[in-house]
Amino acid sequence: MRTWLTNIQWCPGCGDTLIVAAIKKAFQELGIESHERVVVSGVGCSGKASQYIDGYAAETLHWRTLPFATGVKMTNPELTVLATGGDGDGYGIGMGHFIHACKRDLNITYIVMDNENYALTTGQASPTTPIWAKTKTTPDGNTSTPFDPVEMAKQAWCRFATWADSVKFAEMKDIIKEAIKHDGFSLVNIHQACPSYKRW
Ligand SMILES: Cc1ncc(C[n+]2csc(CCOP(=O)(O)OP(=O)(O)O)c2C)c(N)n1
Ligand code: SF4
Ligand SMILES: [Mg+2]
Repeated sequence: MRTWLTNIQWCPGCGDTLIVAAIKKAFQELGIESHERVVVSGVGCSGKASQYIDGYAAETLHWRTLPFATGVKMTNPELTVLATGGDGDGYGIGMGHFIHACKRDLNITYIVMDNENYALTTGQASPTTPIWAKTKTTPDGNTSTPFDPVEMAKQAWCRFATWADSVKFAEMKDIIKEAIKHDGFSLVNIHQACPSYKRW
């Protein structure tokens, strides 16, 4: 039998699969049907998320996830808008957009699939890579302190910013539901197991 899992192109054991399953379950439990929602994603392994969730979807450019989602929400306020992206997409090249999305406080749910590296481009250090972690670009260990995205969001007046973990499925799904229900911009930064490149 073919299911959405049949089409998955992520590595075996990738936490992104669990995150997408949790988003789908959250929509189902909230009774938000496919014609009532849009999933906007960036570029990266995480960018594929929008391909695996039925309903309106857009895979945009690396770093332009939140501007695209903002445009969708402003022109279609009745739609539930959920944006997904990676830690590099949101907190590296896209950091400016992230801070302004927090401040603007439009009703958008932002799910960051945080594997602490640039996985699609084969494992470079990202803004959330832990200090001393060895990556392709930090072979002797990362010397820069990682951002705390949840704290940064709160500093930018985001009223709903929290953590989740892809291996705690039920908790992650419930947090995503609360974020979707929140009337304003919400951030769920999800620790994601990337067995191919995250070795810390
Ligand atoms: C403007 C631009 N710069 C660089 C790239 C190359 N690029 C593609 S994905 C990526 C990093 C992805 O990392 P992240 O956002 O953390 O997603 P992940 O693959 O880890 O899910 C980069 C640098 C690009 N596609 N576009
Ligand atoms: S490289 Fe990492 S994030 Fe990308 S699909 Fe594989 S396990 Fe998932
Ligand atoms: Mg990443």
